[in-house]
Amino acid sequence: MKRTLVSGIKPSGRLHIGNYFGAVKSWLELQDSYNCIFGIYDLHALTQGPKPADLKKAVFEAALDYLAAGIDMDKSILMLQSLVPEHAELAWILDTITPISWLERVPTFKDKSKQFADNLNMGLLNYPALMAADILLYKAVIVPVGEDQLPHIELAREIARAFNNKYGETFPEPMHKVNHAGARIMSLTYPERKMEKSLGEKNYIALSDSPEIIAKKLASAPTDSGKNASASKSPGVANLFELLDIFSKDAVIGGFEKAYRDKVISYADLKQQLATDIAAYFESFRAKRIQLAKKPDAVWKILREGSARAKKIAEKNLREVKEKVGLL
Ligand code: AQP
Repeated sequence: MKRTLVSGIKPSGRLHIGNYFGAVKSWLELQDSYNCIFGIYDLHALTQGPKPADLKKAVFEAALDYLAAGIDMDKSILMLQSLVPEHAELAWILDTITPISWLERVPTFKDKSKQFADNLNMGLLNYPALMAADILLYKAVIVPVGEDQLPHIELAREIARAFNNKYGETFPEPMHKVNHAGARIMSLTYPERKMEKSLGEKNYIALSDSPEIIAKKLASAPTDSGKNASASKSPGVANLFELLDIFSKDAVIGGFEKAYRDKVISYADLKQQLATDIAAYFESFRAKRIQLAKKPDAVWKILREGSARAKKIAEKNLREVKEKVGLL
């Protein structure tokens, strides 16, 4: 019997190359080996206070991104979190066994509380507990994520252990899976921080960006004079070389490395080459996405049907949990 894999994204902007290499690429590779449940986590997006119309649009965009990237409905389930209310219900039950101190020490909470200081809501603190519910609800054993999510998976393991200790063996302790190439892709505009949607469109390259937009975004990425070649590259330059490593051919990478060492590098040429290679990598993604966007009803139907399939599993597992804790 295949085991269960759970992962997903928050619909807070278009899927970017960080999301793709950090998570989505391994989802595609694992679709045949696991029962995969991929979520669009709109309840999580609410923590950032989106406008209602923007959230709906973002959910649709996320579904397009997933399907164009190659999530296959014959192999996997694609679900919308808010259509499966069992996520929130399990989160509440798990909340009652999760010490506040476990949530307060999560590094992403510390980051987000600075970023969203004017809307420091309970959801931001509770985010990893809801994420634990997203995973444990399906008794997932593996969760492919980018490096930034590791503390959240560790917390999900601790919560599973706490529940099992108190109420008897119920949840497997989920394991993370992190891709080595692309585990943490850095922002274009703030190369010391990870690329992320909420830093704004200029800091990330979306898979759906046109070749022109990719070139424009790369053009404004910070570099240096090109004359100070040293073993440790400046963050902006290191970031560009890491992207070259992912997207470009060995000979191209070697050529730019040599030019860097010889202090004759043209960052304009490097950026142009990188833009061409990134655009080529996602060419078929873009074409597929454009076709899917022409059939919004079909996309919503896929999401509703996937959520109904997820709900069946969720209902069964939540019933077990409720019986164990003395509810019903
Ligand atoms: N820069 C990144 N490098 C590698 N992996 C990344 N991931 C996100 N950014 C990078 C991984 O993508 C998956 C989905 O992420 P998410 O959308 O659910 O939430 P996130 O991590 O919060 O993504 P963002 O872009 O940073 O969104 P905002 O700015 O809205 O919070 C996860 O597996 C994540 O590790």
